[in-house]
Amino acid sequence: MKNANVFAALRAAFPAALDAVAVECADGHGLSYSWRDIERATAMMANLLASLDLPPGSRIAVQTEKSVEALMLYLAVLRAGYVFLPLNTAYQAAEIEYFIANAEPAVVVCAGKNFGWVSKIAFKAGTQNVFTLNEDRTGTLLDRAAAMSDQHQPAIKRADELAAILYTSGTTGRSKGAMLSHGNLLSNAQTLKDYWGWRPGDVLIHALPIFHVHGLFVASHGALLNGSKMIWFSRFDPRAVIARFSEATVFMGVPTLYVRMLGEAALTQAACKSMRLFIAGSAPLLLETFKDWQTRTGHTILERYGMSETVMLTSNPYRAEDGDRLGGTVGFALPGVGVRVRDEQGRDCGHEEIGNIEVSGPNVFSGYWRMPEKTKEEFTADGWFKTGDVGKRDARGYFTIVGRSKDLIISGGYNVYPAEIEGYINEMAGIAESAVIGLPHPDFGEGAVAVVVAKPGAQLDGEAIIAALKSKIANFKIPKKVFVVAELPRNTMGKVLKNQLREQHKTLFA
Ligand code: MLC
Ligand code: AMP
Repeated sequence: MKNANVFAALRAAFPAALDAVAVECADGHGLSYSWRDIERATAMMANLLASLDLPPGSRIAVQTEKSVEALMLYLAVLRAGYVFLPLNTAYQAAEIEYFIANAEPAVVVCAGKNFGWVSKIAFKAGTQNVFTLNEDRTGTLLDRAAAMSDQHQPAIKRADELAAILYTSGTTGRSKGAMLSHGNLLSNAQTLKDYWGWRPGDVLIHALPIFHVHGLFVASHGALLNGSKMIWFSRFDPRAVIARFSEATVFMGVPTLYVRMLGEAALTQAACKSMRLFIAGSAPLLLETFKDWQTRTGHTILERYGMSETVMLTSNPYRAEDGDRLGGTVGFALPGVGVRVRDEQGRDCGHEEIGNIEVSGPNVFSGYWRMPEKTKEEFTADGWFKTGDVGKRDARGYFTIVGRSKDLIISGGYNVYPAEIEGYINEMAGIAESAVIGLPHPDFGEGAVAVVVAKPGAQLDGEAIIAALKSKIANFKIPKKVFVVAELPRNTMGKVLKNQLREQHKTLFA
C-alpha cells in the first residue's frame, strides 16, 4: 500500500541539501532551523508519542504559542500516525474544557504558564499525558523528546485515515470538530502547489497563527511540499513583515494583514520587488484593499476561498493565461473540486443567480467528530457539503461570495458565532435577551457588537458586560461595544431582525 501519510509526502519534498535553512525566525532570537533539524526533531517527538503506547487514532490536543517547535509537533503527530487537534491560544478555560471533554485527547500539550488549569481539565477528562511547550523552546515535551532516538519510520496511513480535527464553532453555539483525513490534506496541498505555481527558490513569509487552516495547512504545507524556506513570524508585525519582502517570494494573509500593511509608508513597489505572489483569504477582501494594494505595490492579490471542513475550494488564477485575478471574486473551483450554487429547492442556479454554495471533492471532510446527526444535516442526499455560504457563479466560472446563510461574523479572519456569545450574555444577571451582530470594521473587516435588553427593573452597563465576558471567552469574540435597548426588532414570526440592527448601527466603526 502506498503511504498516504501527509508527513511522508512533505518529507519526500525536503531538499537533498538537508543542512539548508528550512525555517528562519524573523523575531526574537533569530534562530534558523535546517531541514535536518526538522527531520530529527519530528522523529524524536514521534518516538516520544510512540513510547506512550497510545491507542490508534489518539487525539493530541495542542494549545501553545506559535513557534517552530509547535510546527514540528504538528508534523510529529502526523509522522507518528495520530490525530492533531490545534486550539486557538485565545481560548479560555470554559472553551478548552469543552474541546477536551468532547475530543478526549490522549495527550494535551499546553504552555507552561497554563499547566495548572489545563492539566486539571485534561486529567478530569481522562487524559493521561500533559506536556508543556513554551515559546522559548523549553518545556517537558522537548525535555522528554531529547532522550528519544532521532530515527523514525513515518506511520503507514491510508488516505481516509484521520489526520486532524479542527473545531469550528456551531451556529447553535456548540463547537463541532471537523475531521480531516490525510487524503483531504494532501490532495489539497498538491493541488495548490500546482495551481499557485510553487517553484524552486520560492521563500514564504509565514505570519499567520498555526492553529487554523490558513496558517497550518495552506501556508505551511505549501512551503514544505515545495522544499521552500519559510521566514517565520510568531506574531504579525506589518512593518517587520514588509522589511523581509525583499528576501521572499510568497505571502499569505487574512485581509486584516493587508489593511495593516497598507497603513505603512514602507509598503512600496521597491519593497515588493522580489515578491511573486500575494494570497488573501479566510474573510472577504474589500475591493478597496485589492485596488490599493495594486496601486501601491504593482501586485494583484490572488484571493481564494476555503473552510476548515474543506481546506481550499476556489482560487483566482495564478497564471495570466487562465484569466485575470478579479477583485471581489474568489475565482474558479480548484482542479478536482466540485463547487455548485443551488436554490432552496435544491435546483442548480443559473449564471449570476444567487444561491447556496455546495462542494464536493477529495478535500472535503468526512464529518463532525461524534456528531452523526449534525454531519447528516450538513450534507446533501447526493453527498455534497453545504458550506453555509451564499454566492453566485458567472458565465466564465468565477465565484463570488455574497453572504452567509449561517449566522457568522468573521473578524480579522477569526470566526465568531453570535449564538455562542448570546448564550454567555443571556446567562448574566439582569439580561432578558441579546443579539450579537457583525458591523463593518476598518481593521477587522467585521467587528462584533451586542445589543441587549434588560429584565424588568434591572440596570445594565455595557462596559460591565464586556468585562464579564473577558473572563470567560477568547478575546477576539468579545463584542467591541454593547448597546442596551428597550426591545429587539422582530418580524411577525418573532425572529430578531438582525439586518435591521446592522443597518441601524452600520457606521459605528466608520
Ligand atoms: C485581536 N483582536 C481582535 C482580533 N484579533 N478582535 C477582533 N477580531 C480579531 N481577529 C483584539 C484582541 O481581542 C485585543 O483586544 C486586541 O485586538 C489586541 O490583541 P492582539 O492579539 O495583540 O491582536 P493582534 O496581534 O493585532 O491580532 C490581530 C490579527 C489576528 C489580525 C493579527 O487576529 C490574526 O492573526 N488573525 C488571523 C486569523 C487567521 O489566521 N484566520 C484563518 C482562519 S482559517 P483587547 O480589547 O483585549 O485589547 C479559515 C479558512 C480559510 O478561515 O479560508 O482560510
Ligand atoms: P472557518 O470555518 O474558520 O474555516 O471559516 C470558513 C469561512 O470563511 C467560509 O465558510 C467563508 O464564510 C469564509 N471565507 C473564507 N475565505 C473567504 C473569502 N475569500 N471570501 C469570503 N469569505 C471567505
